Amino acid sequence: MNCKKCTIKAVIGLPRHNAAFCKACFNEFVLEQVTRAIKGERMFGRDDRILVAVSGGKDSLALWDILLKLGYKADALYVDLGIPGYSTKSREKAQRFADGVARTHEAKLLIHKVEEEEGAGIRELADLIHRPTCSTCGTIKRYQFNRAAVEQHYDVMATGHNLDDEASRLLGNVLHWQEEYLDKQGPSLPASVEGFAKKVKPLYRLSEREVAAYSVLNRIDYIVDECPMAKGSKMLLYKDVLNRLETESPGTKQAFYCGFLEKQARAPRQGSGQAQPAPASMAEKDRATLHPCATCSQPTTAEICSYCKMMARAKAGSTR
Ligand code: Q46
Ligand code: ZN
Repeated sequence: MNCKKCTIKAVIGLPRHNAAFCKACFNEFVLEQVTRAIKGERMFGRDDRILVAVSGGKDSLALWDILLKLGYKADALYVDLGIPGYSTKSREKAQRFADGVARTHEAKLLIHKVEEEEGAGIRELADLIHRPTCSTCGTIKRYQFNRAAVEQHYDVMATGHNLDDEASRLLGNVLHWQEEYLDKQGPSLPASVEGFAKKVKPLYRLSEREVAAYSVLNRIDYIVDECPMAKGSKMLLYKDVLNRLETESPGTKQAFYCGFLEKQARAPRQGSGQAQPAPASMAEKDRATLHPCATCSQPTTAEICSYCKMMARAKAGSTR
């Protein structure tokens, strides 16, 4: 198998593109795909300050690496969830990348420790409020990343979600007809209101296998183990199903997700034929109902934001 571009021996075959590449041409391919995503979705420009959400895993570290190679100003934030064993290991991987590649680009790593800020790790907090660990984790990570991005004046927050992540999430949303989530599923979500950072996913054109190959070929030292809490998650099942379809019919994931994005972009407004007044956009509706949380000042539609409510419940639980 030879490289499609330069004809030397290939190191990776990409059935969905009917191609194979050597290391140099594969790296070029990866950088091109990310550039297309950034430009096509108008994610950010050369002067914008980007905050990358890193977990120590292959996707987020590869994203940080690619953005720095492309010449963007990208710092990163790691949220330490306090999961025994896993958090220490994954934080070390993020720190090692920050001390090596990132430092040569003068990029820095910020670290937030949930245990230090809230007095308990994610598992204890979830037990105290009787909620599943992953949903507690989701609320905490969203809050911490948004707060850091806004308070430290980053223009945009970038996450390492790849094509497999997005296609499996889409499959889950379609299977349960979660239309409100479908509306919000895209690779670039604008900062709808003051106090909410813009969120982008520059790896959405690359599969998990391609991102893993990029990380290995470029000697990025990442944590291979999944978070122990992910075991048995529906997303892993959806990924597995999509991988089986992909093996039988290369290009299925891309056709599924990118087809959805095209349809979403072309979707007519509700009603037909006649010109109708545009319905109030999400941003307009949000703006009308949002105000600062009485506890932390982050925007919320209630008096107290969901993060602060959660933390108050955890504190009440721990004193019982
Ligand atoms: S980190 Fe958090 Fe994931 Fe671990 S606790 Fe669940 S949500 S599985 S992406
Ligand atoms: Zn709050």
